[in-house]
Amino acid sequence: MKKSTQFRALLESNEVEFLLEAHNGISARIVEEAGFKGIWASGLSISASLGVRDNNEASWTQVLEVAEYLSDAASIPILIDADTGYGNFNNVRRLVRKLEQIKVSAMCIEDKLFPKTNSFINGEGQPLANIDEFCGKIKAAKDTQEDPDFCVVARIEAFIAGWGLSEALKRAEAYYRAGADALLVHSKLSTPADILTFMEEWKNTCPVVVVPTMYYNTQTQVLVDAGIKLIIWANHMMRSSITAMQRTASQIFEEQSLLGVEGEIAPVSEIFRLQNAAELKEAEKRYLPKNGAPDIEYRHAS
Ligand code: SPV
Ligand code: MG
Repeated sequence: MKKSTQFRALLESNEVEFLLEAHNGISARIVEEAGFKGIWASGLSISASLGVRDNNEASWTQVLEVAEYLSDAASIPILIDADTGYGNFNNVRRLVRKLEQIKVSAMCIEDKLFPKTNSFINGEGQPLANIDEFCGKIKAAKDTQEDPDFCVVARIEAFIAGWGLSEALKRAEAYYRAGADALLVHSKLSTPADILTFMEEWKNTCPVVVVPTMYYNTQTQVLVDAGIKLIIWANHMMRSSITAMQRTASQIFEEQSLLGVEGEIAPVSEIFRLQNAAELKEAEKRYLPKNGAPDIEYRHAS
C-alpha cells in the first residue's frame, strides 16, 4: 500500500493510532522496527539534531533534505512537522509539491507566524496567524496535492498562546471547513484539561491529533475515551539519544578508555544491520565482476 494511503488509513482507523518522532534515517528505521505504523518528523528534534534552535533557523530545504533521508529509510508513512509552512500560501504550495516528490505522506502546519518559536518557550507571547490567511494555506495545500491521500493536519495553537477554548473551537471549525484532514490541538499544560474541554465541545467532524509531551502522565485511555484518533510521541527519540550520548561522552572522557562503555552501547555490527549492509553484499555478488577490480580497465584505457 502507498505510504500516503497507509497514513490516511491511520487517520480513519477505528482504533487509536500512534506516531513516534524520528529526526534522521537511522531513528526512522528504529521507529519502524519497534512496530510503529507512522513517524512524526519533528521540527524540534530535526533542528536539535542539526544543532540549531526550533525557530526556523534550519531552512525549509534543509528540513526537507532530512525528511528525504527519513522517507528513504522507512516504509511507514511520515507526517512532517512543517511549522507554519515556511511562508505564505505560495510557499505552502511549493512545499506540498516537494513533499509529494520525496514521498512524505502528510504535513502538519501550525497557525503561528514565521519564524516560529517552539510552543513550550514563552507560548503566551506568541502571535497567532490570522484565521482567513491560515485557511488560505490549508486550501492552497489541498488544491496543490496530486495524490488524493496526501493529508494536511492543521495545528491549533490557541491554547499555547493563551487564547482559550472558544478561540480554539472557532479555529477548529474554520480549518475543518477549509479542508484540513485532521486537527492537531496543542497544549502546554501538565494535565489534559485543554484537550478534554476541547473534545467535549468539538463535534468530532474530523480526526483530532494530540501531542502529550507535557501531560505525559495522562493515561492513554483517557485521551482515547475523549475521542482522540492519533497520538504523537513527539521528541522521545531525540531525548533518549541525548541522555545516552551525554552518559557515553562523560564516561569515555573520565575513564580515557572504551572498556567501561563497550558493553553498554550498540556494537558496530548493529550499525551495519540498521544500514542494511547485508543487501549491498548480496548486490555486489550480482553486479560486480567476479574477478578483478572494476577500475583497472579504466586506468589502462586512459
Ligand atoms: C515538534 O516536535 O517539533 C512539535 C511538537 O512541533 S512541540 O515541540 O511540542 O511543539
Ligand atoms: Mg515543531
